[in-house]
Amino acid sequence: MADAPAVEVLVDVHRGVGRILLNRPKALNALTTDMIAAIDRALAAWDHIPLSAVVLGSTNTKAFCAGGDIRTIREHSLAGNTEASERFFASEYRLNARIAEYPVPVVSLIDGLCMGGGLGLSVHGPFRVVTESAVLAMPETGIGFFPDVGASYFLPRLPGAIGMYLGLTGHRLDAADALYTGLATHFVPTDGLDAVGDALAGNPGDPVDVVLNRLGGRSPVAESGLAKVRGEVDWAFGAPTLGAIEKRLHRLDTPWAAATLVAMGAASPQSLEITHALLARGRQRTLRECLDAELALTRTTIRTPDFLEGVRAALVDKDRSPTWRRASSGGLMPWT
Ligand code: QUE
Repeated sequence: MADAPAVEVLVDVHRGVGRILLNRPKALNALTTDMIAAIDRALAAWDHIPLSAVVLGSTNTKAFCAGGDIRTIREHSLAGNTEASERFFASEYRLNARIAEYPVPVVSLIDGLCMGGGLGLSVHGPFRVVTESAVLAMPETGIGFFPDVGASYFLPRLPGAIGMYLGLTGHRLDAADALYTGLATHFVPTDGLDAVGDALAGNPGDPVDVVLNRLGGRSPVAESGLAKVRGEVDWAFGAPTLGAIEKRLHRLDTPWAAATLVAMGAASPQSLEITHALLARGRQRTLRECLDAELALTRTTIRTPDFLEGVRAALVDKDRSPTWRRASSGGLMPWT
């Protein structure tokens, strides 16, 4: 008999604390439709019982969650089965909204990689704990996609122009950067993570913030690199158009500006246009409106050559050398 498939989401309740652990280590916990359904079912089942907190984490230290299972999304697109992808994105964004509106505090434990869909699971909840090995990013412009999972809501609400910078470039944040931007709320060292659930269970009357501070406090591991270039970030990425941002980066002529131009030069031009327009509009939208706009955008984006090529280069052939279709013109793409 074949082995039973591994359970990719482990769920339990212990002493009044709900626990959801992602358990697809070989894919760095990249989210499938089934995993999203399992998380959603657990949260729905707990909606009416008096839990003191829900802890969301991973069974492995390499990754909290690398994003959505976009390799499968690409395969669906190639097979003409985009309905399956629509169901995936619709269920993922519904889950993002449920986490934002959840009556019990959701505490995400971000140890290792957290990209795209991993941020969608964590940032909409009130508590995001990072460890010394946390790496956070919204890298979608590098695969011909765009920052989704409510990124058009949460990125424009980061300080200054940091959100536009992160969304366009996919820049990776360490723990100190994540705390500096507000994407993370607390720091707990990796070897203290196992104690979080017990500490919350053992002190149900204490505010979650107080319990998390006792376990490590906000003390970051080092100074934030992002803080040091904040002036440059705000000036360059505060420009009103993509072209103006690039012009300002050239004018800056600093090591940071040069590296940033390289990152944007490697991204899909189509993705940069979509992302700039989406994030600019997201400032005035509610989370629900942002998720609806993103869902509409997925329908067109996942059929585009840049998305198929971007996922191919990053995750299928792993040559990291995508050949993009150039942006057809300046100005807005018809689908934004
Ligand atoms: C952009 C992304 C993703 C990405 C890389 C990007 C993403 C994602 C993965 C990923 C990584 C490792 C795996 C896997 C998927 O990488 O969403 O199955 O083993 O899931 O540049 O959006």
